[in-house]
Amino acid sequence: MSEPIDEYFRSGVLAPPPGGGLPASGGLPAGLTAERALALFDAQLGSRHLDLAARALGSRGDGFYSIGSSGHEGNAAVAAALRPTDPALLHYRSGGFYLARGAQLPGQSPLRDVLLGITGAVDEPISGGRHKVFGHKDLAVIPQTSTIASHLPRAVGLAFALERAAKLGVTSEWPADSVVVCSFGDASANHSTAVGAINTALQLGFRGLPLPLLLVCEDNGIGISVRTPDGWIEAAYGNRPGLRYVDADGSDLAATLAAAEDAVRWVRTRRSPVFLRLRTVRLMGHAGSDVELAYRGAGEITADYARDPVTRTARLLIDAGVLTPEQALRRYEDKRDEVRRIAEDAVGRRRLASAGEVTAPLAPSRVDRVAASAASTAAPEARLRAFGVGTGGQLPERGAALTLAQAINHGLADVLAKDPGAVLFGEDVAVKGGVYGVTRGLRKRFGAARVFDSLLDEQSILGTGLGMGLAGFLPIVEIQYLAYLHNAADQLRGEAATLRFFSQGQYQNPLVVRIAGLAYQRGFGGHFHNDNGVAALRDIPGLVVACPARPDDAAAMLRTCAAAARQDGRVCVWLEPIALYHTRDLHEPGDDGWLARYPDPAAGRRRTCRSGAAGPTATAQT
Ligand SMILES: Cc1ncc(C[n+]2csc(CCOP(=O)(O)OP(=O)(O)O)c2C)c(N)n1
Ligand SMILES: [Mg+2]
Repeated sequence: MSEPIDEYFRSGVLAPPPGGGLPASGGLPAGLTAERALALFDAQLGSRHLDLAARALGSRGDGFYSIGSSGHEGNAAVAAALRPTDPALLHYRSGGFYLARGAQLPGQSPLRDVLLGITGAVDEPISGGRHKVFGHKDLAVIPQTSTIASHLPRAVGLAFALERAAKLGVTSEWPADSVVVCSFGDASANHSTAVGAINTALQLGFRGLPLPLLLVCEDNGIGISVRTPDGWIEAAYGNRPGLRYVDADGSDLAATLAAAEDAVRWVRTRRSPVFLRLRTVRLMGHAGSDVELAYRGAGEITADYARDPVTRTARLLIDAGVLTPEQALRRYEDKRDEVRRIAEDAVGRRRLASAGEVTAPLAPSRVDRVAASAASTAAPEARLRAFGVGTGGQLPERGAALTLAQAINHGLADVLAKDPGAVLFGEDVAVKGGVYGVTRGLRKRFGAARVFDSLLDEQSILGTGLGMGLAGFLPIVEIQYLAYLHNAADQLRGEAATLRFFSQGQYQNPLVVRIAGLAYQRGFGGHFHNDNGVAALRDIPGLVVACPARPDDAAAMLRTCAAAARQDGRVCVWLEPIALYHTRDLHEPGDDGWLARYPDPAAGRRRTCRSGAAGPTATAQT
């Protein structure tokens, strides 16, 4: 026994039962069998000892992550209330959840997964040694970044997508009656990303759309050193229209399980979101390096141990006569030994050794498959319908020369016609047909379930796309002006572009982000509508940035972006130069020199551009 927390556990377990004398043997609360309680206790013990092992490994220089779940182990009961196929986007303190879920599927070794993450081993099943995250493809746990709350928009998008996939017959890896679970901290609940995502969820519900989302706020009352005012989470989320609020004491296993089961039942049957507030404590500070005494009094820190969920579950089992105190202590020590053994093995494992290895999953490029996919189209009849031309009409490649805007419109129509999972959305894209008319007519031809207007929140637009990409869609989303990408850039940089990285491509979010941008106007909009801030995109690893100038290039490049998203899971930013949308002439008025025929997709297209004698060369290909 080395840490004070061990002593608290021991003395809590050995303390005489309430009222003194022999254990009450009154049994467990209704709804909690001995078998289930013991399984959850096992997950809680595992999570606790992972935290202790992470610290020990860190002090030896063998471990690289020490943010733990101690005090939050009640979240194991949330996993128990869910199915192992329910997609989970987890807070970094949801260790109990991860272990409990791992135990729901035979053949899993969740303790090992976490330890391999802590030691940065290549065998770690999700990120392959790139970062310690909770994630596992077989366990439907989607890895998250360290950016707090950045996963909420994706979670909302995924919940939205599950229903849309069922409606449109899009094949998704998630069962149609899944519940998306998303956990986060109390301080994170204040982040605009969380606030915006929850607002989006509520607005979707308000419009009568189903949204099977379980939000779990693991409320330990503090974010690093900053206290969340007492009662704030309830004040902010306890009474929101369309959001059921459930509160549970996370140190009470039976109460947490009952509340989680109630919440999950509600979400699964009503397809409507629930906010589950799990009251927790944060034991052992924010992370291994955190000197908690610098900002909290010793008495306050010590008082939290009375709410330690692991000790409380042990007491529950002892007081119910399921375990003796000695058996509870034995289990505690046995789990410590088990974790230690696995940790020693994890330390010896190979780590990523080169920059090439680290970055390998970022930007796959199966050029031939992408080219073949870009050249394939829907059948001619379907294409005619997609272009709004009746039978007997002409396919666009045989039609008149087009402007850039018309060529993009046709390119989008081709993608939508070919790929039943392609969806197009953003502000004003549907009913109005885009601020510049680029998407005009597409809603009518492809239906409001595939071409729709979003609410005015760029983080939610991108996040919805990220969730939909995970559910089998090819989202083509629009950000109205490049300047307005910047307030949501993390959804692109931190979320979209890194999912392949943190999951070695096991999860991907194919995405095409259409952005109207670049300088164009005289006298309107100032720099916000004339933004050339492409540099903000150019250092995002793995991102494809495409910017057409000519109508014929545009159609071909757009189809290539869609193909790269579909075939390689790529995230493509498709920058549309507003100045050229409706440009017709090249040299003099009326020469129509900037118009071009729609290129025949089947013919493929490759064009090499040179800038100056010794300048860079770019090859565009479909
Ligand atoms: C967007 C962002 N800002 C700042 C941080 C640094 N940071 C990491 S954890 C944390 C506090 C989070 O508190 P809370 O959400 O309550 O979770 P807890 O750690 O208490 O479980 C902060 C500020 C971050 N990771 N992401
Ligand atoms: Mg907190």
